[in-house]
Amino acid sequence: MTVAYLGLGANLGDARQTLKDAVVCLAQQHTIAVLAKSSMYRTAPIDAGGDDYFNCVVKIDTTLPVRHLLALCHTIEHHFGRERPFRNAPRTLDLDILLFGDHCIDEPDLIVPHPRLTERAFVLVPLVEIDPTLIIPQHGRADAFLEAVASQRIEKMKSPCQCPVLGALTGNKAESSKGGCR
Ligand code: A4P
Ligand code: MG
Repeated sequence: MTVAYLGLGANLGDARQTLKDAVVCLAQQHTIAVLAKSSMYRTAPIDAGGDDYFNCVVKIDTTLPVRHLLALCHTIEHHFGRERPFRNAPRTLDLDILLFGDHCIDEPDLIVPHPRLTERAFVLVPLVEIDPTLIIPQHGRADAFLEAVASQRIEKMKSPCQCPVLGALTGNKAESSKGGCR
């Protein structure tokens, strides 16, 4: 089993709902256990155009080798209608491997830790929310990079009530049973 962190982003369609559904989809995989999920964040596009993004990060435990996890990320992106008309184009779903245990990989189609991880508030802020003392291999503590990205706009979304009784009344409970991709 390997603990990994995945970054989710979207700024096309019902981006916020897509991210929630994609997390359900990940949790439905028998090869993945979702250990933690950050809050949802609304973020300014960085090096990209289009509407504001929604971003979040999940911490998972997985039996998958890293290349199988990358293939699964691509399959899930495709399931949610991802198209790639040009670099950094607006997208219905982006699923990036941020960290995979303490592995360091530098290959043409897979770089881990994700190469721009330390330059982006939309990744660092949710990562540090989940794991305040997280160490990024070859870089050091994640929170040490927060100051450098403080000018990037990022706003934490209020999460709906997690109380099971109120959740059932307001329909929040249904969120865990819909939107999957099995
Ligand atoms: N690839 C290499 N390493 C990885 C990895 N660790 N995880 C390869 C996932 N994929 C990896 O990916 C392009 C290629 O990177 C793939 O073939 C894969 O094998 P892609 O999903 O087609 O495109 P991408 O994710 O847009 O590329 P990239 O280079 O990862 O872009 P970035 O740097 O992630 O930027 N602003 C806000 N606010 N929020 C965002 O989510 N995202 C981007 C994308 C730009 N600005 C943003 C956001
Ligand atoms: Mg990507």
